[in-house]
Amino acid sequence: MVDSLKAEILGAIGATTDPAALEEVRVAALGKKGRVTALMKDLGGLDPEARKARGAALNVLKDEIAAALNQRKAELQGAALAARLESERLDVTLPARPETEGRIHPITQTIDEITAIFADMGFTVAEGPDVEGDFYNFTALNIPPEHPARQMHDTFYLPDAPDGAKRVLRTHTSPVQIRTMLANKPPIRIIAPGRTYRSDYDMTHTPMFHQVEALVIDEATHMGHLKGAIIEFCRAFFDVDDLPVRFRPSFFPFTEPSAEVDIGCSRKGGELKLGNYGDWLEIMGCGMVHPKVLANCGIDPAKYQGYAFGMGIERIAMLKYGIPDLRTFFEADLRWLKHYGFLPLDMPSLAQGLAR
Ligand code: 2NM
Repeated sequence: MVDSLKAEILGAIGATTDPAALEEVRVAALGKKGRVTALMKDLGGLDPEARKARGAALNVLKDEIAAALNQRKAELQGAALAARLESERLDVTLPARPETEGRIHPITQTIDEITAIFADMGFTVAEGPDVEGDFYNFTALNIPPEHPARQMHDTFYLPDAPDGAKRVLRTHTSPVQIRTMLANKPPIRIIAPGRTYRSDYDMTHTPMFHQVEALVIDEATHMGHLKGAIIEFCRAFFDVDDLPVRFRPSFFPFTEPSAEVDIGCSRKGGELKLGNYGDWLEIMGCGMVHPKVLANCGIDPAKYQGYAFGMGIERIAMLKYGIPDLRTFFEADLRWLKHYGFLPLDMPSLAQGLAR
């Protein structure tokens, strides 16, 4: 009787294929109204000897059923996990789907390329606010009050700050260099890419445009370092190994000496080509940071010197990628973006190539 019941229940346990069915078998055997429970209740009607033997046999049966239930439960859980792992299988080595529609704007791409080149030369990226105090944008940079750059028609002036300080939309990213010098001790080695604003709008000017400026300050930094970094950058960015780079004396209030940088080009047949062709194209300004600027930022000009340079990002992006019209950068035209934009996954790096 106990043996046949045992065989029947263990058979039922083995035949279950899910946890709910297993629970039903458990309740039918060991539950309040279960068959084994009913046999236990009958023990009371037996004489002591028979009750003892029968009780022991039923306890063994209960333990065997409980063990079989636990084992089956583990088997079912294992099978469920294996099935789920199989159905949710992912091949993480597959390439990304090609149907992505979004594009990286050429300005973003160009900033990422410039960052990759300078990161390789040990520069880090610094940022600052678009709304600047007149001290950071002009005064600290040795730009005098009567300087034309400060005129209303070039600079977007905002309402004065609560403390009476004049506020402007930054006209260059140099205030980031000022903030960096004020907050850090040399050596300093940064680039500052970002938006800049000037009240100017025609074929070659937009009221918002982008610049990247670089700043290096150390105890023995000289013009040879400046020339080396700029030549290296130009050849890497335009991907022309023998690109001629020329430094022409110039003037800025914040650097002394100052220079403008030209790269070699050809304009034959109305087409612009970069390389050693005898003609020149201006692409940036540079110089040794003026001692007064260092002093304005709490850096001792008798101990430290440094160089800085700056360039317009739209301009070099137009040159590199053959984009003919500046204003199209800001028209948010999806057809233009599809044509001139970059795929999100081909990120610029010196090892992988800067661009497709
Ligand atoms: C340029 C050209 C030359 C420049 C100078 C500084 C600072 F803050 F260090 F004085 N920042 N950027 C600089 C120098 C920028 O852009 C055409």
